[in-house]
This record gives sequence, C-alpha cells and structure tokens, in this order.
Amino acid sequence: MKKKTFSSLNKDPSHMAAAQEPPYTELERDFLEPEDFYNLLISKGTDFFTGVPDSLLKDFCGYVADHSDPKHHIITANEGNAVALATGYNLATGKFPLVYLQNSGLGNIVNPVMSLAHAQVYSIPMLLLIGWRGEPGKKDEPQHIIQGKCMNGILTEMGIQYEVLPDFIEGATQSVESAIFHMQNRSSPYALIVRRQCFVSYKFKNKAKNSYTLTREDALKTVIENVGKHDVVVGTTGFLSRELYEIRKARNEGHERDFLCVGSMGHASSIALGVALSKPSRNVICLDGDGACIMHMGIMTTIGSTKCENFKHILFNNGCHDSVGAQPTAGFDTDFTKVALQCGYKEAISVSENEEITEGLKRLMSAKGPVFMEIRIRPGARKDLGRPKSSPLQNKTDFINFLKK
Ligand SMILES: Cc1ncc(C[n+]2csc(CCOP(=O)(O)OP(=O)(O)O)c2C)c(N)n1
Repeated sequence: MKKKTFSSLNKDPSHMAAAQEPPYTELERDFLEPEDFYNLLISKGTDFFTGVPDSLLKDFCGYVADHSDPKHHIITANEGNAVALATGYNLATGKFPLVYLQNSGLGNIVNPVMSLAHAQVYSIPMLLLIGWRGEPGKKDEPQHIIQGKCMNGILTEMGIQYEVLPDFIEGATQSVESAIFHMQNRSSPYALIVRRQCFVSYKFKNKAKNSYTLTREDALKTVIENVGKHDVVVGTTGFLSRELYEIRKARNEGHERDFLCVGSMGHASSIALGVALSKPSRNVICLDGDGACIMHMGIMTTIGSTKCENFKHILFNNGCHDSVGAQPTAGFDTDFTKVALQCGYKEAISVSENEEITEGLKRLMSAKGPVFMEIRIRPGARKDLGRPKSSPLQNKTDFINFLKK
C-alpha cells in the first residue's frame, strides 16, 4: 500500500498542535491501490466488471482490464448498455456486478436504471462506480461543472443510495460492505462515488496498440487543410476537439467554423446533421471518434435515411478511448464503411495515410452525401496539448454568427 505525504495540510490551524512536534509535522495519508480495491471486490464475490472508461477511474479500469478475463470485463458502447448487461449477469448468476462510469454517463443509465433495475421494477442489485468530474470546489472543464453539481441530486431522485469511496483500503472495505448489505437487503443499485486522485496510479499494460502510423493530430491537420472556408466542422468529445482548437490557432484562423462537442459524447454527428439539414449550401463535416461514434451508433441509420447531401462524416479510428486512458473499443472489430453504406450513406472509404486523406477528401467534399471516411490512426496525444480558451457560450455565439454569414 502506497502512502503520500501532505505537509501542506499542516497549514490548516486544526493541525497546528501536531505541527509543533517533529515526528508529527507531516500527515501521512493512504491512497487506494487499484489492486487492493479489485481484490477486495473479488473477495466479496463481485467478479464481473462492465462500463465505459473515465479519466478519474482510469487506474482502476486499467487494473481490471489487465486482470479480468474477457468474459468478466466488458467495455460497452454506452453506460446504459452496461447497466442492462449487468442486469443480465445478475439474472443469470445471482452475483452483484460492477458498472463503472463517468458521471457524464449518468444520463445514459437513467432509463435502464429507472425502468429496469430500480427496486420498484425488476429490482436488480449492482454496484455503480461513478467518477465525480466537476466536483464542487474543484477546478474542472465547463462541461463537467453542472453535472458535478447535480450528480448527488440526480442519484437521490433516482432512488440510488450512494457514498463517496474512501481513499484508503479500510474505509473502502467498509463502504463495499455497506453496499453489499444494501444490495442483499434492498436488491437494487448502490453507488460509490470516486473523487479525483482517489486511486494511486497504475501502469496499464494492455493499452490499445496498433500498427497505424498517423497520429490523430497529424490526420486532423490534413483534414483541416482540405476543408473549405465556408465549411462547418463539428468536433467530437475528448482530445480531438482540443487538437482542433490548437490547429486553428497555429493556422491563425478563428474558431468560429468549429462547434466543439466538449461534452455530450457520441452526439457530434447528430449536431452536425441538425446544422447540415438547415444549411444545405454548406458542407457540414462531423469529426468523430470511434468510441463516440459507437456510443450512439444508431444515429447513422438516421443520417443515411435523411439523404442529407452536404453531410460529411469523418471518423478518426484508433480502436480505443484514447482521451481517457486508451482502453480498447470495438473500433477495429467493426467495419465502419460497411455499416455506413448499409445505413444509406452514398459513399464510404477507409484510409490510413495523409495522401489518401487528401485524395479522399477532394472526392468526398464534392460528392453528394451523406458520405463517410474512416481514418485509421494510432493512439496517443501530445503531452502539452492545451484546452480551448474560449467558453462554450463564446464558441456557440461565434459559430451562430459564422453560420449567418
Ligand atoms: C457519456 C460519456 N461517457 C464517458 C465520457 C468520458 N470520455 C470522454 S472522451 C472519451 C473517449 C472518447 O473515445 P473516442 O471517441 O474513441 O476518441 P479518442 O479519445 O480515442 O480520440 C470518454 C470515454 C464522456 N465524456 N461522456
């Protein structure tokens, strides 16, 4: 078990007495090892893990991915799927499964919790492990603030009992025991909330890898070079929109052509479709990620059936959730070009080199849509990648003004 030292805590007057005596000037505090927490769950009978990865849970998710067999750890398309999958597991085994998610995924679980797992419906016990982005009083990105503030209220309204997971194993053991007591007696979901830095870091051994050479940022640069001045771009959640923001800056262009879907993972293509249908004279380009596209893949059937001619869908496929720790997606198990064509897109191609991107875009930009291009890339982002400096509201205002031109 690792310990970290927080001498800064001694600045708090409540620690002043301790601070006067040398042996106690530094307060030692335990941090939760993903390994200890995983073993604790296994020892209590929870051996099935499913969910969508989150940056605050990445060390735990990495440990689970490295140590569970594929039948006992399943990364789902979205968090709602995970709750339903966990339900099936509980029905078949009687055991208490664990569903992990970022609190952004709460919206995705509302329906399967309220109309399936809830104590007054099918009453299914499961442990929800929820990463608390936007915790009040902690610095976070704008898209997490409201969710972070409302999370406890949403859980309460949903009838889900919860507690914050302590960051030391003795406390975590008590919490897991309370959760089990609840699940045994109430037969319904129970949530453990994970604050930032609850877990110590774990080096994820089975991070997704592939043999493609282009990075997302390099592929994105090539795409942006081939986008017209009147074209509109909608960027997906995670690193891609941050890279897009920096590329525009480096090219001395404004950000008004780009709508950054900083939250609302999986919905960039729906937003782009809404714009495209109403602005038929402009090409509208959705820059998607494989994890995001898969999360709400059903929209591809809608895109195909609208026959929206100015809709251009570009998918950056690295086979993983790169932005939150590179846990694998089904990106390379899925033939996206076939899916797009079967959904009614007019054309769909797959490329992996810069020259192919340029050539493909030249054709697709003038072709009648909806059209689709998959760019196969390798995982990874720059260490010094920044974040958008303008607020979502500023982004929206600039975007609306650009559309009016
Ligand atoms: C509903 C929801 N669930 C989970 C997240 C956390 N999250 C942010 S980005 C991301 C990964 C996106 O993966 P992908 O679309 O493949 O893009 P990549 O990061 O690989 O570029 C995840 C899981 C979120 N923002 N919203």
